[in-house]
Formats: sequence, C-alpha cells, structure tokens
Amino acid sequence: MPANLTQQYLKAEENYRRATTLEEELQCLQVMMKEIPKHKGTDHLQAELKSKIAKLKRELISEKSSGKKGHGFRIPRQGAGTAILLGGPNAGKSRLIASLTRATPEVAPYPFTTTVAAPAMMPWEDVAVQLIDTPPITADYMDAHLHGLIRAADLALLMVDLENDNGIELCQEVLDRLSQTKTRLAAKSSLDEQGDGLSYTKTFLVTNKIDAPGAAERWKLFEELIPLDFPKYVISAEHGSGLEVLREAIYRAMDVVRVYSKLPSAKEPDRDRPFTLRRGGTLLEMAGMVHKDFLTGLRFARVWGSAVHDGTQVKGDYVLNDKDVVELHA
Ligand SMILES: Nc1nc2c(ncn2[C@@H]2O[C@H](COP(=O)(O)OP(=O)(O)O)[C@@H](O)[C@H]2O)c(=O)[nH]1
Ligand SMILES: [Mg+2]
Repeated sequence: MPANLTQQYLKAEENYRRATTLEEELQCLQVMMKEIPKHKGTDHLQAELKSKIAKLKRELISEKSSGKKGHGFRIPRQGAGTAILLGGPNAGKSRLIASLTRATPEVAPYPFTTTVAAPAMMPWEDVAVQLIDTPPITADYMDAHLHGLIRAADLALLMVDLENDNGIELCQEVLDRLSQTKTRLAAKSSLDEQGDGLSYTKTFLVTNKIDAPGAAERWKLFEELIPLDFPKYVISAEHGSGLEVLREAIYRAMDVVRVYSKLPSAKEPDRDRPFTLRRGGTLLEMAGMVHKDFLTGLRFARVWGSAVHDGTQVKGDYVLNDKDVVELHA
C-alpha cells in the first residue's frame, strides 16, 4: 500500500467494494483518484484507477443505450448487510435460503435449478441480513454477474455437499474457477488496488447435509484434501442442525451496531426499526440515515446506552454502540 492514503481515500475504497450500482462505483473511484497522493510510488495505482473509471464509463454508456443491465448487474443492498451463497450444483444453497428466510426458492435434486441470483431477507433478532441465492459455479460455468455480487457482498458462504462423493471435488471446482478470476474468497475481506486489482471477500465454509449417510467421513476427508482457513459451520439445511449457530454467525459477520431513534417528544424509542451501521460508525452517519438534513443541521444528540450515562449530550463524532438509543436535535 502506498504511504499516506487519506481517510477519505480509504473510506471511498471501502464504499467501492460495497457499491451496489455502477454510478456508486464510479463516484467512489473518482474520490479515490482525487485523494490519491500524486507521486512516482502511486503511478501504477493511478493508472489502474484511470482505466477502471474509463471502463465503468463505457459500461454506463452501453447500459443506457441498450436499456439492458450488463456485467454491472447489482442487487440493491437491504438490511444489515449482504451474504452471498456459493457452491457447486445441488450443494443445498436454495434449501438453506428456504430454511433461514421466508423465501421459497425452487429446491430440487438436479443441477441448475437456480438460474439467476435472487435476494431474500434472513431475520436475526430485530434486524435482517440479505442473503443471495445463486446459480452453481462449475469448472465450465460461472454466471458473469457473480463477480460483482461477490465483491459487493460482506460475506460469502461457500457450501459443500456432504451427501455425494463428488461434493469435495465440486467445491474444489468452485475455488479453482474463482482463482482464475480477480474475485477471490478469503478469511478476511480486502481489496488489492495496487497490485492486480484482486478482491477478497470474507468467507465461511458451510458443509451441508451432515444428516446424510457417510457425511461425517466425507467431512474428515474434505478437511484433509482442502485445508481452508475460513471459519467452518457444519449444518443440515434440510433437518435444521447447526442453522441457528450459522444464522447468528452470519449476522455477527456483518459487524454492525443497531441504533434506535427516539423523538424528543416521545418517552420511548422506535424499537421496531433499528438503524444498522458499521461498527465504528458515528452519530453523524446515523443522523444522515434518519434524514439527510441532519448531515448539515445536527446540533447535538442525547444518548442512552451501555457506554454513557442516560441522556448524555454528544456531538456528531460520537461513536455509536450496539443498542444505543439516540435523540437527535437539529
Ligand atoms: N439430506 C439432505 N439433503 C439436502 C439438504 N439440503 C439440501 N438437500 C437436497 O439437495 C438437493 C439440492 O438442493 P438445492 O437447495 O436445490 O441445491 P442448490 O443447487 O445448491 O440450490 C435437493 O434435493 C435438496 O432436498 C440437507 O441438509 N440434507
Ligand atoms: Mg438452487
């Protein structure tokens, strides 16, 4: 990483990874271009940014003229964050979505039942996480939209089928396929802007169908053959084992805090709809989610929560904690 990247640059980079539209991506890249220190050491990075900006502009023009969404296909973010399900055919991706959400995707014992990526909301306590069901990835097939969706996701769930002997091989195919692209899976999310533009999305390994005969032995074999440093969850999407542990882990991986807003005139906050923001997020960010006028007009807020005395008066740079109750004053 080149020295002295500004806070604004780093923030734009983070937002770039999470962008859900081409316009948003372009905006972030333009901020990064403006903020990047201009010297020899960043030549390569500047060139990369320039070519990405040019490519996005071309994509935007072609989308506008054809009226069709191209490779820039994105699913609007919703809820506390996004987790994308990945795996070979029949790993149980759709079945897991059906078990964790109210969605009813088609589940069937033949490959390619799911043909387009589709979102569904997974409830956790009083919030929800967006899960994205996807078509399978195989040695010779990967939906072109998946790259952007994986990059934009906060978490990937790589699913393994423990019912079939070829489950291990099919999972290896997914990893091999991705290793030929710039979209990779890793224990931690990051974006290598300087090198070759590789993006890494934080991943859980989710081994499914532990209820099936021989599953435990296949799981052992899997760990020997494909050692991965991802957190691992062993589940049965169909019979329910391990699902609540996984549900909570998915929520925790979003790394957000919940904040409840309260009107100055009200005794109680609105408990039904917490705002979620990334851990480390400030009062000003939250105020902007309530109404964009607060971005310029916020004078102070009173906070009730674990880290402060009840009703403490704070300013925009106050870092919010989970379950804080906030009363905004313009
Ligand atoms: N025994 C067992 N079968 C499962 C489990 N999860 C999914 N299946 C079956 O595996 C097949 C493929 O499931 P599906 O969700 O369509 O897989 P996808 O292609 O990854 O979306 C279906 O016949 C499911 O009923 C599980 O936990 N245990
Ligand atoms: Mg499916």
